[in-house]
Amino acid sequence: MTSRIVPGRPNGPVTGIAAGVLGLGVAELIAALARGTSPLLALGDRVIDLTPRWLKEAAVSAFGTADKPVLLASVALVTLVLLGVAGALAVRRPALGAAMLLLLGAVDVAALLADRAGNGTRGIVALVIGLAVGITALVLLTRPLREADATPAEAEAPDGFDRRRFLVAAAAVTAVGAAGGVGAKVVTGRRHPATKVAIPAAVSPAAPLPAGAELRIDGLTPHLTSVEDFYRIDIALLTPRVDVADYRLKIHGLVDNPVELTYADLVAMPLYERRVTICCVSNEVGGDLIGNATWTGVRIRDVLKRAGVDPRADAVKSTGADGITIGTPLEALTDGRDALLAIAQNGEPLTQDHGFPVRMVVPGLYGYVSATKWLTDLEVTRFDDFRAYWTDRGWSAQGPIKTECRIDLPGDDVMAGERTVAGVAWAQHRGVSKVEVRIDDGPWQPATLATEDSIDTWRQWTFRWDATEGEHRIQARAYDRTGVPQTADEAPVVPDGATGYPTRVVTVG
Ligand SMILES: Nc1nc2c(c(=O)[nH]1)N[C@H]1C(S)=C(S)[C@@H](COP(=O)(O)O)O[C@H]1N2
Ligand SMILES: [Mo]
Repeated sequence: MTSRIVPGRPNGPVTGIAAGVLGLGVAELIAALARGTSPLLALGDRVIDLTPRWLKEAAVSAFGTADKPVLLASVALVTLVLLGVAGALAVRRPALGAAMLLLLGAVDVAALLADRAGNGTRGIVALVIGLAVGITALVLLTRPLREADATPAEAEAPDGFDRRRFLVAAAAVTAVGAAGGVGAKVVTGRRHPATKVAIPAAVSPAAPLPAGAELRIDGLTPHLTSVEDFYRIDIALLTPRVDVADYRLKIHGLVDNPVELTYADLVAMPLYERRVTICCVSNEVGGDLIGNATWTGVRIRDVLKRAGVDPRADAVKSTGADGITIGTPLEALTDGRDALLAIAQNGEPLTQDHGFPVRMVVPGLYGYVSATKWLTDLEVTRFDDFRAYWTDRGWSAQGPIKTECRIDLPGDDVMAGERTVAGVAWAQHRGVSKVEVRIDDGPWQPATLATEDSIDTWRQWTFRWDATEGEHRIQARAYDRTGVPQTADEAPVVPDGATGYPTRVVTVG
């Protein structure tokens, strides 16, 4: 006995999805092999660009750094629904189904054309091949459905193509498509930067870490963040792939003589190695969009000196290969702090995600006004004469990091008795001088600070707490070296960084 296919029921959408997944998998694999832009990621990037600000902010605050996987999943879900519709249409009218796939393809071609960072043309070629495969699969898979539709319900399926065989075929097609997608991921994941780089020794290595700067307490954030654990924030799903052989950094604008430096020119300059804690302006109170690393690079003031800065300038507008523009006060780049064009993080060349081959790191300023990754251009200018990417989207043009702290310990449930409260505090380029803790709105009590590493890095702190049974509210506040405590006023992340005391509610049993 064979079960009959019922046309127009879930079979139609199933064929659409199977054919679409096959087409997309083929396109992704070819794009990966040809070093072209991924059609799926290009679509995701266009969606990011076109997402209204309120929605983007809601997404970032709701999902934090998971906003990208969530966005990709949403794009995938909408695509699957539309593919299902294409399949349902194709059961009756194959041309209509094919037309719908072509329409989806056209939207993706538009997205690929907008890709500035990679090779959109190769992505388009891959997509066209994937589309041809997908449309062929759609027409072939829906054929038995059409034939069944044309046969009286009581009759046997004309060629014995029963429901099980149909489902096996659809599953196989989907699996091949998925395998293509996985293959694409493997191919791009294995790919190393086109040119290997070696980081020469720094003329000015980082000072050894002072004894006592690293408190080793289970559950407390380590003083140095590994590259793997380092938060990542940028506007791109497609991180630009910059080949060091073609790398050029232009320094121009209000300068005596514009300069263009290759990667080799840069690494031939004196290298400085410094520990600097960088932080995102979108970091909520208590959030983890902050990390401390050892950065190696050229001092920005040395590079600017080569170009000769016009005294009328008060800003540097930097550009990343992803198209972002960032405005930094000239003063922060020249006032003697260690503002770097970094080429290494924790002793290794920068990773793709963190800005390979060259990024900026400026102590004391939030990332969106200073930490340009995939840096390609420095324009010496005036704040009055330009607007940076985020300033155009409601964020402040100036972004000094606000004094803040975070409570890492204890967890939500603890046993009564002597417990450790611990965390990190930061006030980059001013330095942390004191941290205080209070329990249940009691008096502020001093915490013990780890030895200061530098004023540009965060500082761990601990506090002994005699925990009694019940629910308790722990709060902390940090002071910078000027003696000013962080404010109790609660401010949102927009326009220039969140404030307020970090709070932890703990149940003691
Ligand atoms: N090219 C480029 N650079 C960028 C960004 C970006 O979107 N594109 N984001 C900035 C922001 S908002 C922050 S907080 C830091 C984050 O650096 P990380 O991802 O290495 O932690 O990079 C900055 N540099
Ligand atoms: Mo940021």
